[in-house]
Amino acid sequence: MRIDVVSIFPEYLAPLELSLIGKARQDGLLDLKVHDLRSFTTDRHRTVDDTPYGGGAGMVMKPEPWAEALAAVGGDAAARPVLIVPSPAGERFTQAMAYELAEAPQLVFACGRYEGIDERVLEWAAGHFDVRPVSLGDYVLNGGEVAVLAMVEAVGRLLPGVVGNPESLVEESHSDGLLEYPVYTKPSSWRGRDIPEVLLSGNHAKIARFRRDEQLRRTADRRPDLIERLAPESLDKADRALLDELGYDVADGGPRRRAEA
Ligand code: JEE
Repeated sequence: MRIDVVSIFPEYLAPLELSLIGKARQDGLLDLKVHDLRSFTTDRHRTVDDTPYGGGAGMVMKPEPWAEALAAVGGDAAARPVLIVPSPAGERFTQAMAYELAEAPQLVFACGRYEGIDERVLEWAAGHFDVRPVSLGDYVLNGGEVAVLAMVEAVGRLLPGVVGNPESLVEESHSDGLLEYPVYTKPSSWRGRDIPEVLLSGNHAKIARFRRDEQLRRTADRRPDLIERLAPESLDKADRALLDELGYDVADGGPRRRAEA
């Protein structure tokens, strides 16, 4: 896969030289280049921003340097490379999107700063790219760079050969819409805390049940929205008994939180 990142802070993307993604680049699995937006300006001051039409706070990124940069890195327009534009107003980035993006031959990331990029750049780019405004989550960052670090890592680890143990990816792809169970390693007793006894029992059915219960408990506690999205067919008798204990009714429509007494 080829990935191009355009930013006024190319040094911000330095972590992409490290760890799994850095290794994938060294191994030739990932051709990743970071470009400085200012190198596509033509004025003496290398200007990338200006005041917003209609007034309001802050500055907006000028269209001309962006069009030059995207035309230069865009590759084959007939191949419809994906242009990902991090934005607080984007569609939420999800694991499903990471799988989808991992299939593309080329991803281009446009990192905005200030109040964002002149909207006409996205309209123009739609003639050359599959344009995707994407948000990392519902909080405000100062620019697209941190979002790109997260998205490149999420997509990069799905590329064939990048993750050392592909079994973990297979397990992940069959994940059941619940949060992970807690994990433990040696020593079995640490600072007065013993690991759950069942994990030493060698009883694999009991261990599986324990882990499933822990998944349901922490999902109900931390992400009740995920519990309400579970398909009733995916819930066995023990799941239903625990969900009842946790305050859910399980009917044909799936689990629903009972009204507080
Ligand atoms: C790209 C500039 C900063 C801050 C106006 C008005 C927005 C832009 N999950 C995510 N959060 N933030 C980003 C993100 C932020 C960016 C850029 C991505 C480019 N900025 C910026 C404030 C505003 N605010 C009120 O609503 C909130 C605009 C992001 C991602 N991905």
